[in-house]
Amino acid sequence: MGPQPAGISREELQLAARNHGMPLEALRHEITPVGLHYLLVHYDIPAVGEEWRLRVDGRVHRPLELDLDTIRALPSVTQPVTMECAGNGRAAIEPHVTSQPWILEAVGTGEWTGTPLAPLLEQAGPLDDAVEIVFEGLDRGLEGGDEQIYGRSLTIEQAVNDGAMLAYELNGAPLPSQHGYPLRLVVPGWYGMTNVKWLSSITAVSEPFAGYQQAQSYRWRREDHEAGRPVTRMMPRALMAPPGIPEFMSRERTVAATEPVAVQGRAWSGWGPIELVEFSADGGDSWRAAELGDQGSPHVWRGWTVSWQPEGAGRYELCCRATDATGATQPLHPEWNLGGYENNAVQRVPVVAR
Ligand SMILES: Nc1nc2c(c(=O)[nH]1)N[C@H]1C(S)=C(S)[C@@H](COP(=O)(O)O)O[C@H]1N2
Ligand SMILES: [Mo]
Repeated sequence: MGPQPAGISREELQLAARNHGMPLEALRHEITPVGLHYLLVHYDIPAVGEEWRLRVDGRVHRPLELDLDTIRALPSVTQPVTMECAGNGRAAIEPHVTSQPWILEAVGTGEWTGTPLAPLLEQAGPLDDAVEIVFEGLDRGLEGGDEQIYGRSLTIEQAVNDGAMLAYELNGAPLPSQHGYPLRLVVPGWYGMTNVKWLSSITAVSEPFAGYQQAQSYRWRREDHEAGRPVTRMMPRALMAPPGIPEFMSRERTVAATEPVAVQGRAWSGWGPIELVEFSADGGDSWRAAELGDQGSPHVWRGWTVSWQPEGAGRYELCCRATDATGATQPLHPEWNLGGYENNAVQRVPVVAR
């Protein structure tokens, strides 16, 4: 196997059984079928009653309360957005970080339909002292000793300028309950935690939001007492659909040694379009450029392909890595941090050619 998630605990198994990844063969789809999109729910999927309304209030001139029909009647946009959990790759980080033990599959691309956030904020009119917008869901739980509602914030600048939308459809159908019915925030390019599901309130505040998911979680730091830096946009990553056929238990791949293998994958970054994807068949010692498909919108993954001819029967380690328009690329090895975030080390796929 590739990097081994060592010593997964009963608690991690509980999380893993609730929160599924996207099987990597689904990289063949530009838009991930709904049931194959990864899923992450911190607490329970909340019950949503008929009385659901979205409140937009706090430090605003004109508080709003909107039902779903009213939101659906606002100007709408539909856009494909690649979304990845900030903990994707966590299982390969050493020493082990205990949390949702993603290997590499916490990603998917949905076609989201909703209404842009900026005009709605403008309608409410943040007061001069408003510095952030807080987004809260209906779900509640305890985490790190804090009883809380799942909540995240954006600065006003981010809320207005980062293309955020309030989505009520995924792939042309109402949001499934596990993905946030009736309404969720979608901020293209940002890691998953930003995209608050079961959205019930949008609140302008005059002090930076100190909620658990903002101030404790989702910070890149090495020590508990450090403030660290906030985890924000997705780091560049390329993934391949593992070629050939898997062995049931190990999932090791087998391909024919005699024919070229068509390797296919997708690559994305929250910091800019993908400009280069490289492929290696020798564990990252030598690389060559893959062929790139079109880059659709800057926030949707870009397809890539490589034709790989094994040099005879034997064992190989296939790798891929992406470089985005800022020149940022992927490291060969993970960098440890307390929460196990942003591990975008290159994917390694052991393959037997025979
Ligand atoms: N209200 C609420 N929103 C949430 C979460 C949550 O637990 N509660 N999980 C977040 C995290 S960590 C991720 S990665 C994404 C996952 O979205 P998905 O399940 O639709 O793929 O939702 C985010 N939004
Ligand atoms: Mo996440």
